[in-house]
Amino acid sequence: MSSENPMESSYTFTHAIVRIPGTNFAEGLTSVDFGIPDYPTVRLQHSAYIAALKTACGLQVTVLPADDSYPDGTFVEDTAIVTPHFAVMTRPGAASRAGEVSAMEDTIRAHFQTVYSITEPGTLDGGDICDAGDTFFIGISHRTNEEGAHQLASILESNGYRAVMVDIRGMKNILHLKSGIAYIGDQRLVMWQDFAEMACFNDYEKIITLPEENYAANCIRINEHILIPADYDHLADQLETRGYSLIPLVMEEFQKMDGGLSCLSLRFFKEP
Ligand code: CIR
Repeated sequence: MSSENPMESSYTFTHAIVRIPGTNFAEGLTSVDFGIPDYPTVRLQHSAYIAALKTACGLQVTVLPADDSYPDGTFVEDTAIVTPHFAVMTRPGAASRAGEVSAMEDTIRAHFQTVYSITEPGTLDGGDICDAGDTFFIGISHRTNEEGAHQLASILESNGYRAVMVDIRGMKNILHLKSGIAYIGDQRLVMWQDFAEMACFNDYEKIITLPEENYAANCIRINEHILIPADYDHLADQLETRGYSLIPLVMEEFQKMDGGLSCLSLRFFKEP
């Protein structure tokens, strides 16, 4: 397994970091009205997620303890951008989530020698960053501002990556860029119809979700598998037809808080 092929580095992973949801998980931010999460069920769904990372995907998983200071803290993806060679600590756009970054920093520094940071007045959530090999798509959203996006772009470009901005501020019902697109390797992107006409995605095969399956666009390729929310059959068929091995996971409790599969982990490659 190698991290050096840039197209594979987006999904070739050895490690992941997760955080157990806190008992006040239901007090986090949400824009949807799907009911209040049931904490025991949250924990069961989170345990199944960790088991999929460990057992099916073969990752070494660092499980951080619950931290009731941050009800959204289980959505660790938003706190850092991780590449095979460096990490970037973010600066989340929601005030209630600002402290999550320092709570994550020691763990990131234990794994990465080179750690950059997004600084004021930049804001940036990891959920807005889609790693597609040698290209990173950077969503400019209601969480990630232009300053934060430009700071990340210059860090990426100085390390040999291409950075492409995708402005989603005018789109409805989308929190982060990766709520609506996922890179699954093989020059393929899963995406909402809303993204299909954007020229920046022309070089990719586009796998379009049905509007009623848009939640499932937040799927994650990990090594030989794709984790996908359970019960999104149209997308599952499209992926299976292309030969992917799927791991369906029930995500309903996280969906109630605007969370998807990618949000629940930081995934990266380290030489053994
Ligand atoms: C929030 O609104 O920040 C959390 N309730 C959900 C964050 C989801 N994170 C992600 O998509 N990367």
